[in-house]
Amino acid sequence: MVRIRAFEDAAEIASQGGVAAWGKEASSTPALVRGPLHLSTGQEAVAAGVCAHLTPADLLTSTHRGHGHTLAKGADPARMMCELFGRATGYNGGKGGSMHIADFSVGMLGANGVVAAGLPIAVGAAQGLKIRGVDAIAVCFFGDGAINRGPFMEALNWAVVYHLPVLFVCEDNRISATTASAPMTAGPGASARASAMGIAAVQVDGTDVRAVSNAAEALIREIRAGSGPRLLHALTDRHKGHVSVDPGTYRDPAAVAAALARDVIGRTRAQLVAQGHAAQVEQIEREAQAEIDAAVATATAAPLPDPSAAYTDIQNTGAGVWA
Ligand SMILES: Cc1ncc(C[n+]2csc(CCOP(=O)(O)OP(=O)(O)O)c2C)c(N)n1
Repeated sequence: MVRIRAFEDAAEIASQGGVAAWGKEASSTPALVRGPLHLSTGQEAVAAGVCAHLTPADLLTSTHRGHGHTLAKGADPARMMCELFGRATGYNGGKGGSMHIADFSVGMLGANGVVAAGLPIAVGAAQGLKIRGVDAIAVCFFGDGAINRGPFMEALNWAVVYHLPVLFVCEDNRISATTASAPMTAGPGASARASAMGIAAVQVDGTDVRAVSNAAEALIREIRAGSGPRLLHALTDRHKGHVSVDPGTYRDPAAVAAALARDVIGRTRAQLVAQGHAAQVEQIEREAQAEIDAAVATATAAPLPDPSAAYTDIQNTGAGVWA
């Protein structure tokens, strides 16, 4: 969790002034990260608590808010930072940015800028694992806003019909971009919809990393034993705006203050210190910060893509001829 927090704090600083939005001007000199970032600050327990029970053979799909998932699945923070900085040494050669990072070598199939798009991809990945007889599962993170898009229903239905080894993880921060989710959501949400389709679902306090870990471990054990799909519904908090430049002025200040007060990293730290683990906690924090400082230094020094790279890794659909 502290690696994720350190990574996103550093990326946020590097992005400041990188984009004009929400009444802010872009800085006259380009920022190191030239676009908005969707930060998962406050939601780290869900990524860490779930991914702690996965192996590199397990497959993962993520969202537009995917840095935490990607790090927790084992991706390299330096290559991720290079991608955010638009450098040739990034995961996508510097051409994809935050919402396109993938690392197949650790089973991370990709962040995704299209809300709910990761759900059917995870189900397809799970079907591939089943057909090939691979002893692994697929996991899919998505937000509470995603459950109001069709792919959510299609993905859950297909996973049940084909009895697939997939864990759906709803990160329910109760907000979708700038809009509260409850007034635009029928019924009680992700776990209720899963149950209605015959998928056993567990709701958990997503700001309690032990609770997330225990629930995820049990569900993943069931899936590995052949149960078919399961759903974890984690109630969590987005501390910051929808994107890094968004001050979130539309939010209730009391609700934000309450979310900050129950911050998983602060609470877990206090518990561990009280249990006599202060030295280990400080060591973990130092190591995480040093790793992220090194990632920023690597990305800052890395080369930009050659202009010719604009014409590589692109799809020719054969339809680009205009009379
Ligand atoms: C299909 C689609 N519709 C709209 C958007 C614009 N959009 C980006 S993020 C977002 C909110 C998503 O909310 P949620 O799924 O709860 O995820 P969160 O941002 O809370 O992590 C929206 C509407 C999009 N990217 N894709």
